[in-house]
Amino acid sequence: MKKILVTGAFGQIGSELVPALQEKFGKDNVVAMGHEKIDESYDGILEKADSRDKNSLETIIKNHDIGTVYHLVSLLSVKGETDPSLTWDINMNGLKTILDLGVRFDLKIFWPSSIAAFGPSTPRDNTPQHTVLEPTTIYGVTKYAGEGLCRYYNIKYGLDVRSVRYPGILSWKTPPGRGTTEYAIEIFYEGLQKGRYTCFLREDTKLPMMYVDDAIRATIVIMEAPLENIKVRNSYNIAALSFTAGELASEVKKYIPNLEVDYKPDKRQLIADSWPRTIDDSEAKKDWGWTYEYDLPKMTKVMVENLRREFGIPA
Ligand code: AKB
Repeated sequence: MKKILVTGAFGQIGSELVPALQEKFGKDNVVAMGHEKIDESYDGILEKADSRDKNSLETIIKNHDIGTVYHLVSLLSVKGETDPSLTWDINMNGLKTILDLGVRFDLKIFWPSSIAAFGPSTPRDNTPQHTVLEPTTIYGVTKYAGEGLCRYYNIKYGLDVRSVRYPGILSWKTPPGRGTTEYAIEIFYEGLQKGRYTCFLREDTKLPMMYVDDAIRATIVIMEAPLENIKVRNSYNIAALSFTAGELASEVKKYIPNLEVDYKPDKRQLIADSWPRTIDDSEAKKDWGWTYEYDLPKMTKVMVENLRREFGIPA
């Protein structure tokens, strides 16, 4: 088979997608590409390159006979606001480089969009698949523009590029990153290690979320769906859980009864308030059979059990 390339292989999604692809297709068929963040102990084919560097990418694609790319590199919402130009450069020029190479080498491509593509003028409850997209963060602008670019390359060049709008992703393997939904990971890290957590969002802030195993399954299932089933070429809405910060804290307290949580909303609250509360994912369900497995209690249990083991904290 032609090999699979994963860019951003050591980020939140990549760290879990790469082992899942290795398991499914064999270690020799998966190439993990990182740039600044690389796990030197990684067991598999490793490449170090900047996803904006067309020549390096071309060499990697040719040398490894790549047929599929999961292009995951992206700066998230909070980090994005600290340097909008860099965010545009990495998120958009990286994507365009991959799409151009996709046309040239007839690649099949996965690219993640996000609920950040929506904005305050989008209906926030049961957000439709096709709706107003007026994001107010540079990260969201790159996701919105990226969706348009993917759709354009499909129409213009027939490129098979597929995408989902990830909600906030919860995972225990990588520490919380520079995103707005990352409070939902921080509460586990700080709750278990310090017994207290100050949340940067209001207690009643409700956002769409998903346990990482469901996100990985969505990513692999959409890529395996028959071509004719993929009807949405900008990006599919997918949904699993929607909970408030307070509801998550109550669930975590079932495992850490003495946990103290307080709420000190900062500028990240504005970002959260511009995003949907719940998502309508009926088109993903209909077109390629999307379903989720992890509800709030199941996700909380897995997060606590794994992090307790990681931190050496007895139950
Ligand atoms: C973020 O919070 O920036 C991301 C996202 C929702 O895409 N997790």
